[in-house]
Amino acid sequence: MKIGITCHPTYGGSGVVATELGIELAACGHQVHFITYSQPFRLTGREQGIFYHEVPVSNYPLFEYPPYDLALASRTAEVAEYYELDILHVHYAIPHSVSALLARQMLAARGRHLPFVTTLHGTDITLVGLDRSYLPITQFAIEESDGVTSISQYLRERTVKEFKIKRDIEVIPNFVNCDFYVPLTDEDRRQKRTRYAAPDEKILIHLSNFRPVKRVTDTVEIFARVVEKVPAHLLLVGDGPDRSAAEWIVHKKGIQERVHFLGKQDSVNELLPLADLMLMPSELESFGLAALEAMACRVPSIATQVGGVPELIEDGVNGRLFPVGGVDAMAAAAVELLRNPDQLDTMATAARQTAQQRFCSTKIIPKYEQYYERVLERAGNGAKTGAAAEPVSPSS
Ligand code: GMT
Repeated sequence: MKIGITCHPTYGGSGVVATELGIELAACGHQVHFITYSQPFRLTGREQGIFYHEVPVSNYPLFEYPPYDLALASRTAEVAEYYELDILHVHYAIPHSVSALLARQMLAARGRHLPFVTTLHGTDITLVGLDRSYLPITQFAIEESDGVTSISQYLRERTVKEFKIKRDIEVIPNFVNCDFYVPLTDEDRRQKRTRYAAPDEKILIHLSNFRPVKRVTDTVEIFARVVEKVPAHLLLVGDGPDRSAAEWIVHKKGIQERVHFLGKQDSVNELLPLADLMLMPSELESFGLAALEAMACRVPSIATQVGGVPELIEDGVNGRLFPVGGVDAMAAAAVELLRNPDQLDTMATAARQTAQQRFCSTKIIPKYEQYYERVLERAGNGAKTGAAAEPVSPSS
C-alpha cells in the first residue's frame, strides 16, 4: 500500500505513535509518505520506504495566523496525486482531519478517491476538541472520516459521549517495538548508570512534553519525598511550558544535584532502561505511551489512575496507580519498591511481559493494516461520502 501519514511532528505522543507506525509499516513493505510542516523528530530521513513531504506555510504579512490547515490540505492533495497514495492516515483530529477532508474533496473533483483514517489520541478530544470553537468542526470531520480509530477504550467512550458520535470507532491501542525498547544486560546497565548515579543509588525517570496535564511539578514533589529516604537521582526527559516551574521547585528544595534536566532527547530507548522506576503523575492520559515504552524496558511506573492508564497498568502487578495529586502516596509506594528489590524485580518482569504480550508492534501493526484494508474495501464498494463517491469535474 502507499500510505500518507500526517501528524504533529514535534514532541508529543501522537507524533511519536504516527512516526513509529510509519517506520513499522515501511518495514512491512508499504510505501509511507509523511506530510507535515517539519520532519517528525524520530525520523532520520534515511529509512527505506519512507518519504517526507514538507508543507510550506506562507508568512505573507496580511496573515496574522498563517493558514496551515489549507496549506496542508493543498499539499496532501498534491502528494496523493503525484505519488498515487491509496490511503491517508491522520493523527490527532485537529486540524488534520479537517485538512484531510478538504484534500479528499479536492481529489474527488479530479476523479480520484483518497479515503482517510483519523486516529484520536487524547487532548484532541479531551481538551482542544471540547473548546466550543473547535467542537462542531471536529465532530464533523470525525463523522466524515472514512475510518476512525482511538488509542484506548476510554478515549473511544469519551469521544462517543461528548461529541455524540454515531459512527464506529475502532480501538487500536498504542504499541512499542519490543526489539528496540529492551532492557539492558546487567553489566551494561551497571556501567551506563554510573553517568547519573553511584552504584548504590536508585534512578527514577519522567518523560513528557512538560505540559500542565503532565504535572511535572508533582514528579519533582514525589522525588523530593523519595530522596529523603532513599539515595536517588531523577532524570527529567523532555521540555515544555512547566519546565521552569519544575526547576524552581528543585532549587527551592535544594535537590539540584540530584535532578537532571536532560531536555528533549531522540533516543529515549537508551535512557529508559537505566531507571528503576518511571513517574507519570499526569492529570489525564488517554493511554500513557511513555509508561508503555518504559515497561518494555523493564521499568514499571508509579502513575495516576486516569483515562486509559488502567488499560495498560494493573495496580500492584506491573506498576502502581494512585489518585491525581497523591504525591505522598506515590512517594511512599516508590520508596517501598526501591527498598524491596525482589518486589520491584517481579513488577519489572510483569511490566516487560505486558508490553510483549499485549502491546508489541508485531501484534498491533497488523491491526492497522487490516483496518486500512477494510476502509479501502468499503471505499471501493461505493465510497462513503457523496463528494468522494461521485467525483465532480472542476468545471461543474
Ligand atoms: O497530551 C500530550 O501530552 C500529548 C498527546 C499527543 O497527542 O501528542 O498525547 C496523547 O497521545 C498519546 C499517544 O497516543 C497518549 O499516549 C497520551 O496519553 C495522550 N495524552 C493525553 O491524553 C493527555
